[in-house]
Parts: sequence; C-alpha cells; structure tokens
Amino acid sequence: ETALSVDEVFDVDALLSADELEWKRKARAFADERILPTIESDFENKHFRRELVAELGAAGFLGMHLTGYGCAGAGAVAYGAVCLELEAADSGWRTFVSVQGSLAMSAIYKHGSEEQKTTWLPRMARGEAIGCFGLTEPEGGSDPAAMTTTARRDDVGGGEGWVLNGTKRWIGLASIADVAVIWAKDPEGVVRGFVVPTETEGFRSTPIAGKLSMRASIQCDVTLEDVRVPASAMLPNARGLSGPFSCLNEARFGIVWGAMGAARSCLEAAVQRSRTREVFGAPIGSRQLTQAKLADMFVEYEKGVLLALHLGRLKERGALTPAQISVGKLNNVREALAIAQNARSILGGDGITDEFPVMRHLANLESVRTYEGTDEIHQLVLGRELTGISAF
Ligand code: TGC
Repeated sequence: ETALSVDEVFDVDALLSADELEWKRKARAFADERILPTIESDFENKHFRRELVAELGAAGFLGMHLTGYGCAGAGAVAYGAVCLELEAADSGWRTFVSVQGSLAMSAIYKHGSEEQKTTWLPRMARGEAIGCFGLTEPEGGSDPAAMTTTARRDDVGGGEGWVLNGTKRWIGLASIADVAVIWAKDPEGVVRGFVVPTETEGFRSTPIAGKLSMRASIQCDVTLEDVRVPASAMLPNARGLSGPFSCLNEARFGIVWGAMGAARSCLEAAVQRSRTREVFGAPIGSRQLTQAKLADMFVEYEKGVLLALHLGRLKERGALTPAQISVGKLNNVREALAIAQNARSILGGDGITDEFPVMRHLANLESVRTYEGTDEIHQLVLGRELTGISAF
C-alpha cells in the first residue's frame, strides 16, 4: 500500500498563501541541501559551520520578519514556516536564525537609534555581521530582574559614555559575534540595552564545553570587564525589562514553529522505519501498538502546527499576547519531546544511534525546553493569566 507523507495527510499547508509556501519550500531546500548532509558529523564534532551564515543571509532568512534595512519584510507565518523547516534539520540552525534575527536584530530594530539600525541591520541581514544577545547570567536565567551586570557613567571623556561590568552565560554565538546586545542595570537600577562591538576591550567570550545538546551550535560564557562604550551605544528606546522581553517574545514565537520541525523529522523517521523493520515476522508498522503510537504522535504534531499557525495569524494582526506565546512554547516543545521519545522507542536500540536523527533532536529539544522560558516559567505565566495571582 502506498502512504502519504506526514504533511500530506492533514495538509495544514492548504492554509498557507503562495508566498508563505515559497518561503517554506526555500527553507526546506536549504535544510536538505546545506544542513542535513553534514549535520550528524557536525553534531558529533561540535562544529558550527560558519560558512552557512552568509548563505542564510543570501536566502533572506536573517531578520526576515523585519521591514527595511535590507530585511525581507515577510509575515509572521512565513517566518514561522522557515523556522520549522530549519529545525527539522537541527535545532542549532533554527537557534542561529533566532538569535540573529529575533533577538539581536529585533533588539536594534525595536529599540535602536537610526544610526544603530543603519550601521548594523543591513550587514546582519546579509550575514556579514553576526549578533548575540546578552541577557542571561550565571546565577540563573529565569529571573532576569536579578541581573547583576552594571552600566555606570564613564568618568573619562566628559562622563558621556558608559562602562559595563558583569558576566553572562548561555549566550548563543558570542565567540563568533561581531556585535553584542548587552543588558545591564544603570545606576538607578533600570535595565538598559547596549550595542557593543565584540572587539571592544574588556569583552571576552568562551564557548561552553561539554554540551551533549546543541552540539552543532555555540553557546558561551561572556565577561565584561570595564567595557567602555560611547553614549550612542545605548538603545534609546528600551527602558526596563520590557526591552529584552519584547525580543524574547519574537524568539519564543519562532520556537513554537521550530519545535514542530524537529517533531516532524522524528515522526517521519519512525513512520519510515515502521514499514520496513520486521519483528515477530511482520513489519512493526503492521502492529496495533505501533500504529497507536504513530497516530498519537501525528495528532500532536498536527495540533502543534495548527497552534503555531493560529499564533502566527494573531501576530500578523498585531494581536498576539505574551501569554498566548507561552501556550505555544509550553505545548509545542513538550509535545515535540514526547514525539521524539516515542519515535526513539519505535526505532528500538537503533534509535540511539546517529543512523537516525531522533536522539540528536531529543538532546537538542532539552535545550529548547529550557531556554526562552522553561516549561515551569510558561506554566506560571499562564497560571497568573488565569488566576490574576503571580506565583513568581
Ligand atoms: P516583571 O519583572 O514584573 O516585569 C518586568 C517588565 O517586563 C514586562 N514583561 C514583558 N514585556 C513584554 N513581553 C513579555 N513577555 C513580558 N513579560 C514581562 C512587564 O510588563 C514589565 O514591564 P514594565 O514596563 O512594567 O517594567 O516580570 P514578570 O513578573 O512579568 O515576569 C516574570 C517572568 C518569570 C515571566 C519573566 O522574568 C520571564 O519570562 N523569565 C524567563 C526569562 C527567560 O526566558 N530567559 C531566557 C532567556 S533566553 C536568552 O537569553 C537567549 S537564549 C538564545 C541564545 O542566546 O542562544
């Protein structure tokens, strides 16, 4: 019997416009041709394939949901579909696009001066300059309000500039970045953002070693030791934590879509294997227990994609709220993990090898579950939304 591909059965693509489908097709081709052929060895060897950055820029994926400054001005659903297709290859590459486009570029785009925008955004959109986003600190990422990084007025040069001191951790791309958006508290304790070229004296970054997840991408420790920047380095339009949080909203939105890409790859691997792998004299896909697992995985995958699409349509209308994003981030990463785990069980012992992408996705998704708000943070955001009582 012939079988439809996973995406053909439910056909959510029928709800996308021609333009959105074209972005999706382009991202899938990029993932198939440029990421998948080397991803298993890159993951094994902890290799970030830097040469792909300019190619991602040329394809228009970097900051693609921003308008002007060399950005593509695409819609939220188109951006989400690209995130899904890139993460179907590997979460590390969707993370790259998120850190560059949703965090670093969004921070400058939303909160920056005209000079900051024209200096950085076109180069970042082309992938000629890499950006990173320094919010999280070593003492814990869930409570950015407790940050200890400081910005004090510089006594040198008329007291106009700023001096940054502190440490950041889990900062994606920092060791290869040209520019860092650093969040720090000013003397009044207000969180402000600074656009810091990484060549500035006192800025140091070290890739975090020993990662068993996200091995094809880079996350770093960053130290800022008397990093002197001019007054013009401050993002003029961000005051308080709503500055970085408005960027996290963008990145979380990309994750809602991306996680379903990882889920699809795991589901496809399990479906394919179930048709050929024989145990007890017949393909395991002919067994009711296997079919039940596949059906449940498929249903959760399609529900997750529909949820992502709903949030995308809300975002396009300017109506998407942080709590709604929490629904998507919590559900889709949780379900992607469950799908990956079930796929692993269908693959049996072979599921733990790199013959299949499943264990790599499973390991990556543990990071995705943790960054940009853990499951627990999103549960508490929703708990507060429902009860009106903050449990933080
Ligand atoms: P609270 O301190 O009361 O509020 C601070 C201000 O922020 C506003 N706000 C938001 N604004 C926009 N979008 C959101 N999602 C927002 N959430 C809060 C809030 O209205 C307030 O504004 P204002 O003007 O009154 O000052 O904070 P809260 O009680 O609302 O939030 C608490 C909590 C726990 C939800 C929040 O702290 C949180 O989301 N924590 C998780 C932080 C997180 O996701 N960290 C991960 C960072 S990931 C990262 O750094 C990069 S990973 C990618 C990489 O580099 O590789």
